Amino acid sequence: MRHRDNQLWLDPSTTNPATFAADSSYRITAPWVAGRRSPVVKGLYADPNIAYLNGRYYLYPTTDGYNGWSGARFKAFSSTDLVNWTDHGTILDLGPQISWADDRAWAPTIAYRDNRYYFYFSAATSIGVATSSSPTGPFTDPLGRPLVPAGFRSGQMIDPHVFTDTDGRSYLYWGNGSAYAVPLNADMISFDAGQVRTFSLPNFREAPFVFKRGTTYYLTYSVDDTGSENYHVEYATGASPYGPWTHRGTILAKNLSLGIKGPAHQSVVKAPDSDAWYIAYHRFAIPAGNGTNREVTIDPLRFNADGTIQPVIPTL
Ligand code: FUB
Repeated sequence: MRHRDNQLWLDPSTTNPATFAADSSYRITAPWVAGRRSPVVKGLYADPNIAYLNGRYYLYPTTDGYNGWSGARFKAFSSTDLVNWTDHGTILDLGPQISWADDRAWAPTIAYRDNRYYFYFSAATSIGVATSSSPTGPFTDPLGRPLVPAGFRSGQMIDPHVFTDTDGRSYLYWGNGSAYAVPLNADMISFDAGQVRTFSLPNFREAPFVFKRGTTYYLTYSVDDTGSENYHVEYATGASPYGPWTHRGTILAKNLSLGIKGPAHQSVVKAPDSDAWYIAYHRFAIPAGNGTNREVTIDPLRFNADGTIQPVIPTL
């Protein structure tokens, strides 16, 4: 039984529909519990990228629930209060819209410059970019090829994030196995390969996400395997978008007493005109989720007086 977008259907690759129809012992119950605050968007989603754009919060996740993470479409959601989310539907569909990849649509991120939105995404273990005049698309591919092709450097070329510094310069971070960063050119769709840097970060697996608070740069990243309940978030701090990075430890990990497993692939947003920060992340769907059946939630991100991040309390 597969489920997504409030729809249920039989997967014929694992279940014979005739057998299912003949067996009255099956009982369907809603997998999402009424009254619970999370997941913030119903359904199976992962790798949420949260951003505040043009007066609204936006969530750009991976659409989950496929064997081998083989999904092909990206959706967007928006909210004014981080609680009530509007589903904007599919904003990019690899099949018809991207000539060089048809599957493994993972871990997108968004950036804004000069009245255009730039949507960076993983597809077939390369990184692409698509642009639009709206944060909800329609997005189109200006390159017709990956921005960062598979094999460009060691590891998978996945999990992009674009951080724009207070001086207006934008940097692309990405990586699985190794963490990379490069300044984007002003067109946001090209970079000088000679300027790519790699970072040595303890336990780094994937999902680098950078933000800046005051004069401190924070590089958060995911550790272990997304299919493991031990998948978690660690971070480092530095004095520039390139560090050098000081490892600060774990800020988010499983809480088995609440049934929370594998909470990571994080992104961070600041509420406007405040010092209130939030972390979006996925976990195994509750109940019965796993590394390809994940759901998205958001919790506060709090800081100590010395600028270090307090452990995130994962909530339901
Ligand atoms: O969702 C597919 C992959 O799983 C992402 O690219 C990784 O970060 C992991 O969450």
